[in-house]
Amino acid sequence: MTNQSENRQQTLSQLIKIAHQFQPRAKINEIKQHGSGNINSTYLVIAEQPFILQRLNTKVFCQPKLVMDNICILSEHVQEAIKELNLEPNQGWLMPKVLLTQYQQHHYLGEDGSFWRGISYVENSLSFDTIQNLHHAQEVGFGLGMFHRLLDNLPVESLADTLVGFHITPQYLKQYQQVFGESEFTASREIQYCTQFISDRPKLPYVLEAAKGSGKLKLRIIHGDPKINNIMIDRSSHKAVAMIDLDTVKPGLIHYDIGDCLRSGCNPLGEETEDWSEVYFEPKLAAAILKGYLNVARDFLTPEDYDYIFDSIRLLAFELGLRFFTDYLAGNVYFSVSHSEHNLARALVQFKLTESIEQQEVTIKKIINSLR
Ligand code: GN1
Ligand code: MG
Repeated sequence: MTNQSENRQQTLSQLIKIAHQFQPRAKINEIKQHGSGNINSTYLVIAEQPFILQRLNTKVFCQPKLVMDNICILSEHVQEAIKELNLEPNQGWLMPKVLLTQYQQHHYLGEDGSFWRGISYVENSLSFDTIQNLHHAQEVGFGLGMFHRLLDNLPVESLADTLVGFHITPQYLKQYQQVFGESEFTASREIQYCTQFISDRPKLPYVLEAAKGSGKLKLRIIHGDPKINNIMIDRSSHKAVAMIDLDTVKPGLIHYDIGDCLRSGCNPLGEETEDWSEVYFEPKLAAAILKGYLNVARDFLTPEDYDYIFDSIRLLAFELGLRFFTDYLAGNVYFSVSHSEHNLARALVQFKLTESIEQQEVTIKKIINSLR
């Protein structure tokens, strides 16, 4: 994958040197690229105590120290909250730990100014890019619900806003309009489909921000990026045991999370499929994810929260399509891509998914109402 802002490859010896900042005496057997993130560079360091080494994309996260402060505050809160919940041993839940450097820093600055961190590896666990079965779907929902529950009493002021405008769809729309106005693309059939798709839905971008503005939905601490491959599943128990990728943990609406988790989990072809015309939203998976979510989240949801679940699913799929399409028009400056049309293909997937959500509105709303 390449990204114009992150195209410097580290050599193995550089990586080993950086990894030693977090585990000075470790005998490192191997360091390999890990996961399928679109923003940061992620490596798995294989040593006696394996850990995740990440280089933060500081073009996206321009206040990386604040990102790490947030994760440390969150981590401390969650460790305490887990103890208070008194979970049964087979219901284990864990919080990945931030590794400190030998100078007790939560990050390491490379000689070239690159920003690195070490995070403990959730052992004996797996994550998937698409839902494997209904049990997996329910566990994904449970994982997000557990995360929200553990953070429910962390005051929103405790964490900084490290990514201003994140999930504020009206702002993405403005950016799109600006980039589109300046771009010189000859409108292919796909580009026309995308521009038409956006202009056909003039009210949609405002739905959650309006509910927030009128006080119907309240700010809470959210994960920000709960796509299914960020929910770790234990290899033996097949239960969700942790949520990873905590850069976007900050104040927001839990609906950003609910919508993002469902747009990611209920798309059986996955967000990277080339077969965009075949993409659909599977309501059976939505029912299972929501059931798992509500098993833990029911106590802290208000009637208004339920009222906006459908809108959040539709909006978050649309929003990601809008973000991918804008980045395509802007020349692929935000999301890593492996070819120049990659972000256009991704946008088409999300718009197709939005269309399928819209076509099944009655069915999806029935599912939500039956779980109230
Ligand atoms: C980005 O880098 P990754 O894959 O964790 C993006 C998310 C998108 C996701 C789509 C900070 O997450 O918002 O939903 O790609 N993260 C940021 O795959 O923009
Ligand atoms: Mg992420």
